[in-house]
Amino acid sequence: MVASIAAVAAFVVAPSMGWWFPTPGYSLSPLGAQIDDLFYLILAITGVTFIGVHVALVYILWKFGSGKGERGVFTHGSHTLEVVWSIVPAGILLFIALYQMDVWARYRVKSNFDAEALAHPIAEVTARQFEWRIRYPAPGKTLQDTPQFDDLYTVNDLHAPTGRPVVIRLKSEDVLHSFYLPQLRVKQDAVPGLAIPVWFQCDKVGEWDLVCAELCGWGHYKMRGQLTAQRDAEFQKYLQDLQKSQFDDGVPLAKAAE
Ligand SMILES: [Cu+2]
Repeated sequence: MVASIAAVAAFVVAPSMGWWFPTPGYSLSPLGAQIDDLFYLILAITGVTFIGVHVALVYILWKFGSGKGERGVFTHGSHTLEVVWSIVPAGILLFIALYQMDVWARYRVKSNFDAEALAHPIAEVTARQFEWRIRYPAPGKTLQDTPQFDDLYTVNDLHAPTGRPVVIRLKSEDVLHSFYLPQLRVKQDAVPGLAIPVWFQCDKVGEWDLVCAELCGWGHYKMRGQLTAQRDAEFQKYLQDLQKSQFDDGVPLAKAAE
C-alpha cells in the first residue's frame, strides 16, 4: 500500500510540481524541450504500467487475502500470457528507440545543424581538477586549435550569445570530467586527449549552472561555474572588456605581438 502511494506521488504529483527537472529548463532551449518531451513520454508509459501493476496488486491482496474465504488458483503458468507480456514491452521499446532517433541525431550534431556554428566554436573549455578553463578568441577573430597570443582566458565563467546554436570545444587536461548545463539539458564527458564539440542554444538571457557531472577527484563538488547567456552585442562587449582587462597595458596589441 505504501509503495502504491509512493508510485502515485512519484509519477503524478512530482511532474506536475516540476520536481523532476532543474527549472526553468523547458523553455530555455529548443533541444532541451525535445529532451524533456522524450522523458515525459517514457515517464507516462512507465507510470501507467507501474500504477496499473500496483492497482492489480492491491486488488488481489484485498480479494484473495486471508480471512476472506476466497482462494487463489495455483497454475503452472500461461503460455499465451507469457507471449503477450514479452511482445508488448518489446514493441514499446522498439517504438521508443525509433521515436528518439531524431533528437539523438540533433544532440550529436548530425542533423538540423548550422554548419557555420560548428566550424567556429565560440570558446574552448578545458576541464581540469577542479575548474573549467575557458579560452576565447580575440574579438572579431575565430578560435584556433592552438592557443594564440591574443586569446582571452577566464575560469569557471562561460559566456555565450542567446538565440542561436553555439558550439564550444571541450577538452580535459587530466581525468574524465563531464560538462553539464542542467537547465539546458546538455551533458558531455570531457575526455583526456579528445577535443569534443558540444553545442547548445539558450533562448533566454540569464545565468545558468555549469557543473561537473563526473566524479573526478576530491574537489569534484566544487567544480562549478556558470554560463552567462547574453544578447550578441553584449557578448561582443564582454569579449572587448575582457581584452581590455587582460591586455591593455598601454602597448597596442599589434605591437606587443612583434
Ligand atoms: Cu568532477
